[in-house]
Formats: sequence, structure tokens, C-alpha cells
Amino acid sequence: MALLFRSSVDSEARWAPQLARLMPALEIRVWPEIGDPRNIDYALVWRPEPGLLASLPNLKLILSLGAGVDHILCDPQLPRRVPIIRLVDPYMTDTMSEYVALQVLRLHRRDLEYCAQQAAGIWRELEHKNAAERPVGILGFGQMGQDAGRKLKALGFDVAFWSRTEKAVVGFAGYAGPAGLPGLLARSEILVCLLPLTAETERILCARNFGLLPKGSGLINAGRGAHLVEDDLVPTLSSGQLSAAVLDVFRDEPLPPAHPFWRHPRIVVTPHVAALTNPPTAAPIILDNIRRFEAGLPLQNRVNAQRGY
Ligand code: NDP
Ligand code: OXD
Repeated sequence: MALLFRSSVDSEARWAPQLARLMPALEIRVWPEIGDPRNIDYALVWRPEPGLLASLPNLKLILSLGAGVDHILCDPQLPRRVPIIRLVDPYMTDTMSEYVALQVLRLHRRDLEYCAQQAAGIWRELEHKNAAERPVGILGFGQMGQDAGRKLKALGFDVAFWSRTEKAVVGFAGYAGPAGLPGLLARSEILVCLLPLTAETERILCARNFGLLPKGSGLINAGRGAHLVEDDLVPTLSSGQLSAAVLDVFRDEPLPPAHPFWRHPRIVVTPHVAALTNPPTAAPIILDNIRRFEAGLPLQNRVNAQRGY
């Protein structure tokens, strides 16, 4: 049994010991030293080269090193017969919620403005609200969105969500589908994007939708860079329609050094670290699906490639 490891951002040194300890019979082959491609049964990947997965004729499962799978589905030669499994790890979900809570609180408590005031030596109290008076809207209410939403509620925020399908979740106002989006936007003083990147969600963070938010809202994007129409952001900040933006993900990663987002006083840039994959907790989850496949049991967290997530 052989597994191909290919990540454009992670090192196999973090993964091989975890995988070997839990499943000694699994031979790990690290790209580009893949040996005979016919012997590879499983592929554990982050952003694999287009065509790599199609070159493995006996591939049984594609396992994502992340929760998102846009980095796999964008391969035009993707072998459609092979099931794709995404990573759902409670450790990562907790980490995302920490990030969201941190950034929501920063926007809510006007931390960027106080930091700017400190840099200028200004002692001035800014207008303040209670969390219960701050409506937060979450785009995407799956694993990440629901956990972040519950934790924001525990901090006292008034949280609503937007999903693709209708759902009733006690304690949250829910909006669904294209028809529900304007309602969610109209009530969100802080908008958090935790959507997967699909044909429907690409460019959703655009001037038109920013215009539907209450004036002066804050934006947090921890979904994917392509959710944001980058050219729309700075003009929307300049007009005051958005007061600040926190961005963890970008269309081009790493964010190019000359990119204007780096130096904008009301944009916070973090280097795609909202929820990092953690091998000690993720390896058992990944291997569980391999065991399930070998035993003919139902797989967990299988992606619907048609739907895009
Ligand atoms: P899930 O699949 O569990 O949840 C996705 C949510 O998005 C669901 O609520 C789904 O609706 C909703 N959704 C999908 N398409 C649409 C649409 N067209 N309109 C409205 N809602 C839609 O994903 P996760 O919560 O696990 O992860 C979400 C994303 O977070 C990942 O795909 C990835 O891009 C990003 N991420 C970023 C990380 C980072 O470090 N920055 C780390 C991990 C993930 P429904 O419930 O109806 O299906
Ligand atoms: C993921 C990510 O999708 O880290 O897991 O972005």
C-alpha cells in the first residue's frame, strides 16, 4: 500500500513520522520521487500540480491536506472517478474560531484605530458599543462557520449566517441562497467569510455586495482569496463604506511584496494561518478514511465534486 505526499507548503518531515507510527504498512512516497506510479493507492495533497493525480492509474482516494478542496478541483485533468476526501479536524476548527474571535473583537473594539492613535501619541476615547449591539454575519455555516458562530455568540455577539441550503439553527438568524444574501448583508456590521471557493462564491466580496452592508462595516476573509474582488476593496475603504478589512487569504499567495494591501492602514494581512493543518491530530483522521476504504466501509467527509465542496 503506497501513499503519495505532495504539498506546496508543508514538509513531509512533519507528516511521515505521524503516518508511519499509526500505519506502518503504508509506504510514503514524496513527490517528485514517486517511483512506479502504478503502485500508488492514495494521494495526500495540497495544491498538486495539474495532471499529477491523473498520472496515477490505480489511485483509490484523494485526501486533501486542508478543509478546502478548490486546490484539487481546479485541476482540469482531475480523475473524476476517484473520491476526494477533505480534512475535517476539530483542532483546526477550534483554531479557526480563535482567529475569527480575535479579529471580530479587534474590529468591534476598534483596535486598528487605537493602534494608529498610539503610533501618533493620541489619547482619545472612541465611541463604543456592547457586543450584543454588534450584528455579525457569517458567510458559510459549515464546520468552521458554525463553531465560530457559537463562540461569537458566547462572547455576546448577535450572529446570523448565510448558507447554500436553508437551515434552522437555534439562536441564529439564518439566510440561504442568492435570495437570502441581501438580508444577511443588510444586518452585518462585521462580515466574516468562511465559504468554500466555488463557481457560485467566487468574487462574492465585491463592491455591489459591500454596498449592501451598513456603512462603516468591517470585513474578515478567511475563506479564499478569490472570494474578494481585490480591486473593489481599497475604493470601498476610501469611501468609508467599509471601515477595515482583515484578510488571511489572497488570490496570489504569498501576497506579492509590492501589493498595496501590505501597507494600507485599514487592512490587516495575515499569511493564510487562520487554521493551520496539524499533523498529530490530522493524521489519525486521514488514516481512518484509508482504513475505511480498505474495509469497504462508508467514507467520511467525502467531497461532492459537482457542488464544489
Ligand atoms: P463546510 O463544507 O463545512 O461548509 C461550507 C459552508 O458554505 C456551508 O454552510 C455551505 O452551505 C456554505 N456554502 C457553500 N456554497 C455556498 C453558496 N453558493 N451559497 C451560500 N453558502 C454556501 O466547509 P468548512 O466550514 O470546513 O470550510 C469552509 C472554508 O474555509 C474552506 O472551504 C476553506 O476555503 C476555508 N478555510 C480556510 C482556512 C484558512 O486557514 N484560512 C482553513 C480552513 C478552511 P450548506 O450548509 O447549505 O451546504
Ligand atoms: C484549508 C486551508 O483549506 O488551510 O484547510 O486553507
